[in-house]
Amino acid sequence: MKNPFDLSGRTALVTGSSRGLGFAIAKGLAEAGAAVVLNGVNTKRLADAAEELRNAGHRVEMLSFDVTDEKAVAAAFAELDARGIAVDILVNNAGIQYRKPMLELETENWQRVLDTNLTSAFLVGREAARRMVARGHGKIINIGSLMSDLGRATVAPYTVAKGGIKMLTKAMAAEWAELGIQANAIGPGYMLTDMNEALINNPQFDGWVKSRTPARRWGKPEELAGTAVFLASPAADYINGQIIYVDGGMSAVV
Ligand code: GCO
Repeated sequence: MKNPFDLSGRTALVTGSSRGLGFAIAKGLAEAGAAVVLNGVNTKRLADAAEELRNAGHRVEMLSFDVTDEKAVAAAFAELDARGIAVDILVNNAGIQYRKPMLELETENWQRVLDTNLTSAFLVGREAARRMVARGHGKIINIGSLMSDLGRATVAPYTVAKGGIKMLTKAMAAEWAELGIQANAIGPGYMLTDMNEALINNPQFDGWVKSRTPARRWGKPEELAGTAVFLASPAADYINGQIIYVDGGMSAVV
């Protein structure tokens, strides 16, 4: 039996993949055989990430574009078309965090988080899907969060955006599954990333995460790679519209 998790011959675009969860996912997809297209707005960080994967023997392209800018997204896919690169697997990972109570939250920061964490997945997903439909197959993996299901004070726009990611995934499945595209989501829990540095370094918050999580620890970015490979692979060809929480069990318990 062929290895159902083999991604050889496939190309994956991972947005926001110069570091953190995006880089870990791109690395995991490359280790499973995929060629990867890294994306980010910091070109130095992007080049360093690409070099690391190339030095490990993987096939890597870079494409720096702003996932919140509709014209930039269209131009990016036109560039991929020109390079003869077909995106078989799209991971909508790009995201930011902005922590402030809603009573003080500035509208422009609310909008900025929603644009980056949610609307970008629609903009990039639509461009990728238009090409996937023409080929009759594709995988879209949206990166949600534990916050796709659970709220926490001071992170309202992030929570709303990640809840939207869960429902966008279901909307994509509703429209695109019959066209050969499997759209699913991953919901990371509290992960050891730069975005969470302030929380990790706060003894009270660190203690709360460890007591609230059945695994009694934070997650490592590389611990998302297996779920991404699974959802990107033929092993998941009959899975649509689902979200898999990789959160040490936090969403399963009170
Ligand atoms: C926070 C954290 C969460 C993380 C966590 C859940 O401020 O509570 O940033 O929003 O994203 O990893 O996904």
